[in-house]
Amino acid sequence: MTHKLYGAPLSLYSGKARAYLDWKGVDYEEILSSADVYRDIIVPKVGRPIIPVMETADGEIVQDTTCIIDHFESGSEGPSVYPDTPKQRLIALLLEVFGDEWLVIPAMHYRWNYNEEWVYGEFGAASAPEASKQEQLAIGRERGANFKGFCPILGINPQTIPAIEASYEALLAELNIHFTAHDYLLGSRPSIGDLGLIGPLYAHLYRDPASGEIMKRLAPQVARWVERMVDVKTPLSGEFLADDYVPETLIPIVERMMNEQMPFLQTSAGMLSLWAEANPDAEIPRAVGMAEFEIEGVSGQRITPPFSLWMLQRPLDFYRALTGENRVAVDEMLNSIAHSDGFQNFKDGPRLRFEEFKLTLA
Ligand SMILES: N[C@@H](CCC(=O)N[C@@H](CS)C(=O)NCC(=O)O)C(=O)O
Repeated sequence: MTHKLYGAPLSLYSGKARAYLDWKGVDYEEILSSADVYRDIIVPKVGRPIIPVMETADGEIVQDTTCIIDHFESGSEGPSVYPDTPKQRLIALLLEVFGDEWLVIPAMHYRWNYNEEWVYGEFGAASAPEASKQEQLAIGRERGANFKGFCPILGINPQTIPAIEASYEALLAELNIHFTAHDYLLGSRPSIGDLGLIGPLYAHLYRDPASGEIMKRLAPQVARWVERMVDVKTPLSGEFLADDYVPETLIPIVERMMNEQMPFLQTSAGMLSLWAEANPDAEIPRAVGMAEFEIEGVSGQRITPPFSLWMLQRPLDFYRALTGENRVAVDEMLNSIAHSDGFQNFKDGPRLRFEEFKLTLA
C-alpha cells in the first residue's frame, strides 16, 4: 500500500505537501478532500476539517505540512530539504515561517478580491466532484464563504489592501531578481524555505487565474520557479550552494519578513503569555485576540494564531543552539539584515508543543 495524501488543488498547504512529496520521491496517492472524505476520514481521524492530511502506508495519520515533511525527512537518509550548514539552514527555517504564516495575507487578498467567482467553482469541484457545474457553484459558494470570511480577520480591508499589494509586488520583484540567478532559494535543490513559500505562491497566487496573470506579468522568473516546484522533473536532485553561501538577493526578502512579520509575532508572544497566565488549564485557541501589524507604513489588525509562534520556535531553537564560529557567522549575516534584532532578541511567550493535532503549553 502507498501513502495517501488527502488534499485539494486549490488548497494552500496541500501545494506545500505535494511539492515536498514529489521532490522527495515519496510513493503516494493524492485523494481529493471531497465532502465525503472530510466526513468519513478527516474529521473522525483529526478531529476537525483541515487539509492536507497524510495517512501513511502503516496507517499513521500526520497533519500539518511541517510534521508531514519531518515525518519523511526523519525516516530517510537521502538528500534533505534542510540544509546542513548554519546560515542556509536558518534562512530556510525563517522563510518557511514567512511563507506559511505571513504570505497567507496576500494569498487570501488576491484570491478573494480578484478570483472570487472562479474559486467558488473550485470549492464546489473539490467538495462534490460528481455534481453538475451548477450544483458545484452553489456548494462552492457555501463552502467558500467560510474561507472568504477569514479576510477581514487577517487584516485585509480597504485601508490595508493598497499596502498589501505594494508589499506583494515588491516581494515579487525581489524574488524575480533572485530566481533569475538561482533555480531555488539556496541553489539547485529546494529547501524547507522554498516549501514555505510555495504554499501561498502556488495555489492562490499562481493557480488562481487573475493572480497567475499578475505573477507571470510582473515576475516571470517567480512563475518559472513555481513551475519547477510543482512539476518536479528529477526527485532528490540538486545541491545547496557551496560554503554555506547565502545569496545577497535573499537579504531583502528576509528583511521584509523581519520588518513586517517579526514585530507582529513579538506582539503575539506577549498576548499568548497573558492568555496563558489567565487560562492555565484551557485548551489553546486558534487565536488569542487581534493585534496590530504594519505593512508598508499602513497599520491593520489581525488575529494572532499561537500556531505561528510554534512555527517560529523552529528557527529560534536552531539559532540559539548555535555556538562558536557558527554563531559568529550567523550573527554576522543577521547583523547585515535590517530589523533582524527583533529575531535575535525575541522575547519568548510560553513554550508550545504540537502533538496529536493540537497545540499545548510545553
Ligand atoms: N499549518 C497547517 C495548516 C493547514 C491549513 O490551514 N489548511 C487549510 C486549507 S489549505 C484548512 O484546511 N483550513 C481550514 C481551517 O483551518 O479551518 C499546515 O501546514 O498543514
